[in-house]
Amino acid sequence: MRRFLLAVAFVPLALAGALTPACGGDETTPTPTPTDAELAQLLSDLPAQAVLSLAFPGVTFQPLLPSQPNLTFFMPAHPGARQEVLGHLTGYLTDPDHPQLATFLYLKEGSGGQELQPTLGLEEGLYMILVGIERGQPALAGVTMLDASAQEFLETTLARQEGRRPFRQGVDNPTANGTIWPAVASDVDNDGVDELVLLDSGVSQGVEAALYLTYDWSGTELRWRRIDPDSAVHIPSTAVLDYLAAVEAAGGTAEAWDGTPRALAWEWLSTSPAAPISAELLAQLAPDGTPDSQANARRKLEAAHALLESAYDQLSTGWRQRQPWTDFVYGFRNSTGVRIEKLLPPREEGGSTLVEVIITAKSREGSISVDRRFKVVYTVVEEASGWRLDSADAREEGLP
Ligand SMILES: [Ca+2]
Repeated sequence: MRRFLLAVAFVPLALAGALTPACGGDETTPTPTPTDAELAQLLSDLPAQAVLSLAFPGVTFQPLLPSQPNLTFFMPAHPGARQEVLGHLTGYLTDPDHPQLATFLYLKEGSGGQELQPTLGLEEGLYMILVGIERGQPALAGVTMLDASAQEFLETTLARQEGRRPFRQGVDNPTANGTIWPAVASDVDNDGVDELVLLDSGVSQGVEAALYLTYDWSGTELRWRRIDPDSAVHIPSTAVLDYLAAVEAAGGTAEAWDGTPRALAWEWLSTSPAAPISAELLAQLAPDGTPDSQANARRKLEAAHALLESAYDQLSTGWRQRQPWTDFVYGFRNSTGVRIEKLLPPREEGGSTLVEVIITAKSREGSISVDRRFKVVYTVVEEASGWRLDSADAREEGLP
């Protein structure tokens, strides 16, 4: 227990207070064993600089902007390269009994292009630093990289042996000009170990793309494979993730439209099959009238229609019968996107399969953008083409 108290030096005092007895200092007082939730919190609160020091002992890192101490770092001895922390997930990642922390890090080479390899032994790319708890202290469990095909997370030395190259953001990833961010860790197949869900998103010519990638730990070494959407593995959460990704991309694509142009765009989006795009509509969405901006408006309209269709395709036959296309589309007339905060493992209740999420929905209310947080419980059903959403029960929750 004494060792655990030492570990607490890593974390802010407020958390240390929560994990140690109120009196403190008395070695004869039994220290309560921290719960998993407390350990997960300890890991989650671990400063990014401490995570970097665990992964690269002996290397000095400093925050690029002192006001953002968990975002971007540089090495004073090699100031060209950047270490960008994209975010982290905590969960039961390789151990069903103990929580771990996965910090996602993008290593960016300096203009000279020769700083990362000699100092960190790694080339430019996207990496995950895995941290667990050993004898009460945060301890490095390994460094893995996302391979260039974005299909696999692989322990770094193993990847080198196999001649893999790390993922380079905006170059190799599936969406154009995109970035990858950690979204949620969730046990989507109920085997006691959490899967990693990352959001791959980007904007190309004004059209947003968004894709949730789910990675499943292989059970050996530090190797995660992407659950192939076309494989025989059918998991209920894919319907929810694909639906939310399509809604996010449609909302992002249409985000700039406001007022009358937005109302007219929605009138057109509600047609199915899509009506011809009139010159009046293009004139509203591209007021400067240049061929480029008209082509851009047309591309965005067609993409928004296709993305809403992708979302609609994730609904069951029954839901689509209850809610025709026009009603469905008008349900998103103020939406500018959605972000997933939490995804619970699928559960059976009263003969139904339920998938519960916490989402933040972004919408236009007049000229301002508003975030609202909802708990949504989707009832999902398996149809011939895969899992589909059959109904949704949404309740607004306060923002954290
Ligand atoms: Ca699992």
